Amino acid sequence: LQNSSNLYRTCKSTSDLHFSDNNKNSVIPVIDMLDPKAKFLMTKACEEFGFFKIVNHGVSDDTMINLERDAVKFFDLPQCDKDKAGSASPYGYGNKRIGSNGDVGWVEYILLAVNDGLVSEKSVTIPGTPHLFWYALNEYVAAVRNIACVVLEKMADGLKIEPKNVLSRMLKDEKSDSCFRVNHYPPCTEIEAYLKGGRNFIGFGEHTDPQVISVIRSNNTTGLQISLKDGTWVSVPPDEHSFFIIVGDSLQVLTNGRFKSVKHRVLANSVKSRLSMIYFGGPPLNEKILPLSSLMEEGEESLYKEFTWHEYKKSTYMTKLSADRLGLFEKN
Ligand code: GA4
Repeated sequence: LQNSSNLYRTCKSTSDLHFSDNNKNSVIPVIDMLDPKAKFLMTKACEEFGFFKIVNHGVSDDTMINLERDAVKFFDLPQCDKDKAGSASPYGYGNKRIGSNGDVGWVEYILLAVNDGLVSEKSVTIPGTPHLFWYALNEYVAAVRNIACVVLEKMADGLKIEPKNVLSRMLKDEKSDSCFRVNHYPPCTEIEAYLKGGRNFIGFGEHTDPQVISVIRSNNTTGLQISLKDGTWVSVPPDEHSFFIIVGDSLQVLTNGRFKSVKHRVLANSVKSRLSMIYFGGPPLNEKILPLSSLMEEGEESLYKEFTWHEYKKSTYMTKLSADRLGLFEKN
């Protein structure tokens, strides 16, 4: 599945974007943040894939590595210590169970609320002397929130809409309802039996992200896959120095379907641990999620019913991971 070169070949011809530099066969667009054309390449990538990788983003390796080191230390703790961190409902430490509707995966994680740009220490209890962990978390989250805002401003520019902060202001708002997740996928010893049966062993099941935008960074272990428009899954070559941008459901609605929220999943790995950290940039709870008026052409109608982020979030948490959440809000 991961190395289907035919699949890559067919997909490559669909776009003239640049492709992943460390894997010439990958379809994943790579965008240099310093490239003057970045804004147009981003809109193109969002329309075609809902996903792209950014390089030359200006965040230091130290900011990433410091958090990774502390996260590895946390996940290395004995299970009983991790369990004391407080079970994920939804914030806290979670093991195998994802959400509250029966989804499971070969993953353990910490899910944290981000309030006014700061990670909420109420979300989880880190054992020992966690000051450095909190420091590393906040430094990292500040950096990726900034990246998310810069990317959203370039997208607005690429879409030729005003004001330029029409999207980024939702994340900068002190009431922005954002969150942060650190996922640990331990090597999976049961994987061989599954692969023999022709099935994938799931780390994190397929889903779209409900928020506006997500920024993901992982260590150098494979696993992340995105679904193309035709439903084929492609593996994302890992790159610990870069960030990957994910278009969320809310951004799909804000652009009246021009940008696609991307279905993605993580497959378990039999040998190496995968560690990923994801910032989910969400709007304030009372924000109306509806197509941006400056983007609508004359006579164009919204494809979606009107709803607030709070309404969408509430509905999201009642669904299974793989549900077509946005479907419920589409106009017939
Ligand atoms: C997917 C994106 C984020 O990780 C998340 C997830 C949330 C959770 O883990 O509690 C959800 C999932 C996510 C969407 C459907 C519901 C809620 C698990 C689940 C089955 C934190 C989010 O905001 O939505």
